[in-house]
This record gives sequence, structure tokens and C-alpha cells, in this order.
Amino acid sequence: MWKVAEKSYRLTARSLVSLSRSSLRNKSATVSAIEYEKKETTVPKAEANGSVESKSFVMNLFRGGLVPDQVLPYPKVITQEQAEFIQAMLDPMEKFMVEVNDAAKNDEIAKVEDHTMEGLKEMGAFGLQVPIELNGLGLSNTQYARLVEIVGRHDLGVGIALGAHQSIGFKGILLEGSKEQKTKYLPSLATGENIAAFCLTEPASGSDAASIQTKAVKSSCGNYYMLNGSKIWISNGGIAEIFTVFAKTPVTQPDGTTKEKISAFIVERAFGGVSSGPPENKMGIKASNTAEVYFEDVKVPVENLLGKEGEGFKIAMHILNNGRFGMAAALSGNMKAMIEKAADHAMNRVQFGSKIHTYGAIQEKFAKMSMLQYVTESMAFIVCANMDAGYKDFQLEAAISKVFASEAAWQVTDECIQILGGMGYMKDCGAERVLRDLRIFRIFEGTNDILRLFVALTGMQYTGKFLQPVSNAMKSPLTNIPTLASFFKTYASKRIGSKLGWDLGPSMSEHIHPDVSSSAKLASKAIMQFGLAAEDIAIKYGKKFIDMQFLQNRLANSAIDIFAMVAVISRASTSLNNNEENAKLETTLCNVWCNDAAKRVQENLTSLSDKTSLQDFKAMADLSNMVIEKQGVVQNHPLGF
Ligand code: MYA
Repeated sequence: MWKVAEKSYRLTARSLVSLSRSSLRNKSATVSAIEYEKKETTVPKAEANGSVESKSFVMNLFRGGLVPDQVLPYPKVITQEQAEFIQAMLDPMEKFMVEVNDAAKNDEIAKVEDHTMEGLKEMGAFGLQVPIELNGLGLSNTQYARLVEIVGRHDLGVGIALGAHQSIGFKGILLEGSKEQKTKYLPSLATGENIAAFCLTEPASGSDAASIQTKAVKSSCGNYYMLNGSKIWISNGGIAEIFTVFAKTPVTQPDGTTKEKISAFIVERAFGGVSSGPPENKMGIKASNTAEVYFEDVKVPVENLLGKEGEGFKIAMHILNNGRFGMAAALSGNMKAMIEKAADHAMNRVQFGSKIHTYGAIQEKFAKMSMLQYVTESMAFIVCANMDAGYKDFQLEAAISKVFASEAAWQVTDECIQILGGMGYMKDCGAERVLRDLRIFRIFEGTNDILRLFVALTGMQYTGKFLQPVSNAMKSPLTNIPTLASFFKTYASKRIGSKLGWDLGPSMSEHIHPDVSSSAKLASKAIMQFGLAAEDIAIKYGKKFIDMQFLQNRLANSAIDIFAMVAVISRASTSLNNNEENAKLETTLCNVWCNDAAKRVQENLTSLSDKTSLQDFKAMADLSNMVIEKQGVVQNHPLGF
């Protein structure tokens, strides 16, 4: 049966690939990576390094500002031609994932079935963002996000096999590679003839990416680097031919001294000295190969250095920043599938004489699941639109979209199983596989914990930059009275106004539809209070904040909630302004979400300075120390034995 379907799919796939080729000939508006590169250079450099010109919405929260450029109105960067092209791919991809791919089988055999791999290759799914002239489909980030939603909807294991290859595996070549490197490697990677992997993590270097031990030493002849080291938990590690490898190299500093710095390399398995371990036996995403990769005296030609010597850490971060939105998009699709599965059950299941969807307890679940999916989808498509618009400063939004999506998808699948009850717990239902697959999303591509700290600390650095003139003035207050007087006047008036409940937050009324104005007011207030909290932290703790992770977590959670609020306010406004069919329902999703999120923001911001919370943080740190000291729970058993 499936063979018939497969055949019809293959025909469609071929025509799509040829469609992409003809669009090249027609000089289609499809943005290739090469065009995108040119666009990037038009963005002011200052924006990239987090200086005061940042257009990032989240970055500017840290000074209580509303910078609308990236979020209001809801950004959509896709031409008519790009939209048509990707629309033409959605049905074949959906059909393929339903009729050819078998997620349960992939999970059972712990690999993507061979015919599925072949079909995906034929479809062009291994080179979605590679320029058309280099054998890829030349998709923009927005087009890519729309397509990977479909993959995530049906099989997260396949999503990771594809994502590890192109979202991080060869993304470095796409983003940072020289023309020669692109021309040499991308064509065979785009067709899937060669598979790529991203090699950063090591046994002693997980979240602390800068602490890697793998070494690359330039030969005395200057023609190659000698690479030695090992990497663990490498997605596609056992099947890849091309690796993006991060290793420490001795780099000569301007003062003549030598410092070990991270550099990035393109390494071929064919160089010799590259080997990999057996596939890891994982909890989920079993279809995706994960293995250790060893490099033993691998001679890497100097022309395979990616970027410049010593720039490897920034390149790794650049790759990860660029890939995170894909996870949000894939998980948005995944949540849709879980909601549909639960809705199908709730519509038919009768208990206590009524269908279970008529009960409030179940209705609350569906409403929350829908809001989580709506927020995730809204965030994902804001991030990719901004990337397509050429903004460089989206790393906080990308990190937030990954954190939010991975936690939202976990909750949605968990609730789907809860709604299905015993049936949801059965393997045949398929939801348990999704739950297992999902667990890793909160861990890899930057754990959610580390990304929260990243958001808080990067943001606070920005706050610090704005307070620098005041801090300098404080060094000789008598000669800087006007600067200090003006700062403290604003400082005091904002706080008094906030305490009195005045409406002092930055207004977004010019950007939004009146039906979401109550939510917009809540968001404005939250932005103002967030800015005040960040300022207070900077003044009170200065650099000591770096070690205050209880506070960093709560600050990041507030930033996540505020970004989520503005994402849905913006999106619902656009739908209302366009009189879209479901605009009223989107308004409900938006307003109910914002009412709840605003309360969480208040609670989190209050806990940053409230005496009881601060005492509790200290108590929790002490408790944790006791658990570690005792290597287990701290209390005795209630029975005394
Ligand atoms: S791959 C492995 C993933 N690993 C990680 O993500 C590592 C996490 N760790 C880190 O990110 C860093 O070590 C942190 C910083 C953030 C902790 N953007 O002193 P620093 C700059 C831009 O803070 P550290 C995997 O899991 C910073 O400003 N810049 O550094 C497979 C500073 O610059 P300057 C950044 O304390 C998953 C400098 O770097 C960033 O050492 C498979 C130093 O900063 C940043 N983000 O640590 C997934 N961070 O010096 C498959 C720092 O100028 C994907 N900096 O001030 C599947 C997707 C599904 C899609 C489906 C598809 C089809």
C-alpha cells in the first residue's frame, strides 16, 4: 500500500527539486545563503556586539525600553514567490511523513529507515538552506521554519537527524565558510551524499563550551593542523563524513605571547585518524544517531580552518544562535499534532455520561495547550523573520524561543497523555515516544538552565553599558552634579510613579489593535518594571550579579514572559487588523495568556528584592549544600528507622 503512496510522493519530490532549479534560472526571489550573507553586511556592526544601538526587543527590556523594530507589527519576511514555493513543498512533505516515514519503526530500530533517508535526500531535505547553485533548495529561514514544522509534527527523531546535519553540522560552512569551502563541501552535503555533524561537546566540556580540550597544532611546514581529542554525544557522529570540529590552537597574541584559543575546522572522515563509537542507547530520539567521535593525529589542511584562528568560540555561538529557531518551529508542529491527538480522544471519550471535552478540567488543559503552541509559533516566526530581515542581534530571542518551545512541548505532550489517560500511556498510542523524544530538547543545543543565565547576564551587560556614564560620574560626583542630578531625578520619579501605580510604561498603542489593549497595558507595565528591576540590580550588585543565579533565573523568566506577551499581542493585532477568520480566537489566546503571564512577571520581579525571597534563596543554597554533603536527603525517616 505504502509503495503506491511512496511512488506518487517521489514524483512530486522530483518535480519540486526541478521547480527549485528552474526558480534559479528565473532568478527567483528565494533568498539563498549567499544573498543573505550580503544582506547581513548592511546591518550596523555596532548592533552585533550588543552596543547601545541594539534593535533586539529583549536586549532593550534590560533598560526598560520598548524597541519595536523586531516585534511590532508582527514581522513577516517572505515574498509571494517564496511563499508559493514553500507552500508547494508542504503537502509532499506531509504526505511523505505520513505515508513513507514510520516514526515508531525508526524508534524501534534506532535509525531512520533507509528508504526514508533516500526519500528525504531526493526531496532536497538535506540541503534546505544551501544555495540552489550548490545543490540546495535555497530556503530562507522563514521557509525553512515552515517546512520543519511538518517534520517535527511527525517525527522528532528524523527532525534531529536532519537538524544535526544542516542546522548545526554544516551551518558553519554556510555562515562562515570561504567561497572555496562552500563550493567544495556544500554540494555533496546538500544532496545528503555526505552527512555532517557538529563536534563541540567533550567529556569534561558540556555547558562550559570554552573549556574544550581537543587540540589542533599547526605543523612546522604550515600546511596542516594536527588534530587530537575526543567528542561525545555527537548527533550524526557515527554516520557523518564531514565534521565541524572545535579545538584549541595556540594563537600568537599582538604582544608576541601565545594563548590557547578555540578555532573551528572542517574535518573529513576520509582524512584518516577519525573514528566513531557505537550508537548511544538513548531514552528518545532513537532514530537519530548519537556517537562519540575520536580524532587521533588527524592532519587537517590549513585551508580547512573555518573563519580565523582563535575565532572558534564565536563561530560555535553563531551557529547555535542561528539554529535555535528551527527547534522552536519543529516543536510548534509537534505540539499541533499532540493537541489534535488529544482532541480526537476528548471528542469521542464518554465518562460519567458526557464526552470528556465538556468538563472544565479538560477544557482548561486544551486552552493552555493551545496557548503554549500559539506562543511558541509566534516566537519562532518572529525570530526567523528577523534573521531574514538581516538583523544580527537576535541571540536572546533565539535562546528564549528554544527554552520556551522545549518546555511548552513537554507540557503539551504530558497533558495530551493525561487527557488520553491509560490509553496515552500505551506504546501504540505514540505519545510516550514523543515524550521520550522531547526530554532531550531541554538539555541539548544549550541547556535551558544555561540559556536562562545567558539571557540574564547578556541583558544585564547591556543595562551596565547604559549606566556606565553614571558609574563614571560617581567617581568624581562634585564635578558631575548635572549628570547625577538628572539620573537620580528620573530614577526617583520612575520608582515613585511605579509605586503609585501610574501608567509609566512605554506605550505600544500605536502598534496594536484596540482589542488587545488590556494586554498591551500589562506588557507596558511589565517592561517598565523589568527595566527598573534591572537598574536596581546593576546598582545594588554590580559585577557580583554574575554569581547570583537564583536572581538570574527569575530575571530571565520575566524576560521570557514579556517577550511571549509582546509576541502574541503583536500577532493577534495583525490578525485583527487583517480581519482574519480566527482573529477573535487569537485575541482570546493572547489576552488570557497575557493576564497570566503578567502575574508571573510581577511575582518574579518582586522576588528579586523581596526580603523573604532573598532569605529563601540563601536557605535553598544551604539546603543544596547539605544534600551534597550527605549525598542524599537531609531528613530522617518519619518512623525513625
Ligand atoms: S550541540 C552542543 C550545544 N552546546 C551548547 O549549546 C553549549 C552551551 N554553552 C554556551 O553557549 C556558552 O558556553 C555560554 C557562555 C553561553 C555558557 N551569542 O564569557 P562568556 C560571547 C553570541 O559568557 P562562557 C548540541 O547540543 C559573549 O558575549 N555571543 O562565555 C546538539 C562574550 O563575548 P565578548 C555569545 O562563560 C543538538 C564571549 O562570547 C554567545 O565561556 C542537536 C564569551 O562569553 C552567544 N550565544 O560561556 C540539535 N554566548 O568577549 C539539532 C557567549 O565579546 C537541532 N557569547 O564579550 C535540531 C533542530 C530541529 C530542527 C529540525 C530540522 C529539520
